[in-house]
Amino acid sequence: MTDTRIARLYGRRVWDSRGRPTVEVEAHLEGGAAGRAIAPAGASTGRGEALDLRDGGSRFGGLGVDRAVGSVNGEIASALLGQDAADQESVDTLLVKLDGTEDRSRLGGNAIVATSMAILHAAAAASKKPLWLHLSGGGPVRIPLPEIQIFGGGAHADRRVDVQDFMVMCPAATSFAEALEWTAEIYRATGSLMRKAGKSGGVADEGGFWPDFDSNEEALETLTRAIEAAGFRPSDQVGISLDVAASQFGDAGRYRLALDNRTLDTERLIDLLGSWIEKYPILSVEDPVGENDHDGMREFTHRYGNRCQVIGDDYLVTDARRVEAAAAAHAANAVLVKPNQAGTVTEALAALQAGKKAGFGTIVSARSGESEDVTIAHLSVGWDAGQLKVGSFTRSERMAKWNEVLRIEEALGTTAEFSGWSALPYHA
Ligand code: 2PG
Ligand code: MG
Repeated sequence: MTDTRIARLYGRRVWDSRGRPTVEVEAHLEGGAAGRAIAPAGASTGRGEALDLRDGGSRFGGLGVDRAVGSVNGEIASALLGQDAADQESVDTLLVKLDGTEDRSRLGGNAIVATSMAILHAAAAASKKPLWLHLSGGGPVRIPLPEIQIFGGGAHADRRVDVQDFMVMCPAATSFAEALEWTAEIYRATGSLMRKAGKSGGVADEGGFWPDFDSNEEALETLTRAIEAAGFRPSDQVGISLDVAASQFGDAGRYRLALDNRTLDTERLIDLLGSWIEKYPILSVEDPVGENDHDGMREFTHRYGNRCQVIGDDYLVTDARRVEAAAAAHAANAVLVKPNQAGTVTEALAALQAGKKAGFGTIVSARSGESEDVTIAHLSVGWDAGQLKVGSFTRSERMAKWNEVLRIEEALGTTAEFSGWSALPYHA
């Protein structure tokens, strides 16, 4: 206990992948171990998420984090000094109580999640184990199936296309390393198709191509062609995963697909997504309808949940109670797990465990605003999530996470088991 007591905790301002301020926290323990973590930030945020504390005003577009860093160096540090870093649950409970608000708006979700993760890293360092092993305690783990973005749209690309993420999944690969090899070939094939067609307009926030398409469906056509051009069989070997992020263009009954110049009610939106599922090798769909459209989520899951993963992100906001309610109502079959959406490591784990208990697919996920922090790579393995969503196959804040999983797979050696198809709920 003495060794893992928190001796010093402090925050600083660093910068995220969108060039915006964010919070980094360092935790130092009595025994000399230390840990560090950086808060990520979303753009397509769900209404029920923990809120970041931002300074407002004109500086950095109001996104300054001086107040959040102040929370860490003031109240949070005072409350946590002397606490046992090895008892993550007590630390996180204390953080939640100290903040006292439902949405973490007083001390700041950014201050709290960076603190929670920094303490987790310090505890792992004290145990002299890599984080994933500290988390798994030596229990069985799988290397996650990656969902990797090829086109970025929605809130991450000035709404160039309405659907936010067009990703690939390689469940037929035999290892994580091979899944990345396949993705690299598909990313390259996509690039050359886009250049030939004159449709390439740079990259979106998470590093996927910013597509100059005339319709949302053109992205699906192009991606399917790219999978084939790279030498893979769509569906059998490589599938498409969509994050519709529908709350960004409507909710409960009225959805505006600007690129397609169509306004759809829930039923028509589900029909449209269903027609894509029939036509293209789609294995997974996230937030197919808006975050308050419970009936739509139920209807979509009822119609497609037996052949397609249906993920709740904005809909479930990494909240164990919402996951339980969605499971009871058959309103999703998978949950996206974002630590900063829940607020603390303990709450994110609770949401993941609620998902597993319900037989859901579980996907640990990055945010659109990221950094060199690789905590989520370790969470995805250590918690045996089965899946990991990080963004595209370019830009170092994304590649840092993929590369970290490669190292973990190598460390596991012959005992490494790649989740592949087993990660998807309808294949279980
Ligand atoms: C999402 C994430 C990552 P953001 O919607 O799943 O793509 O985006 O971090 O902006 O919420
Ligand atoms: Mg999402």
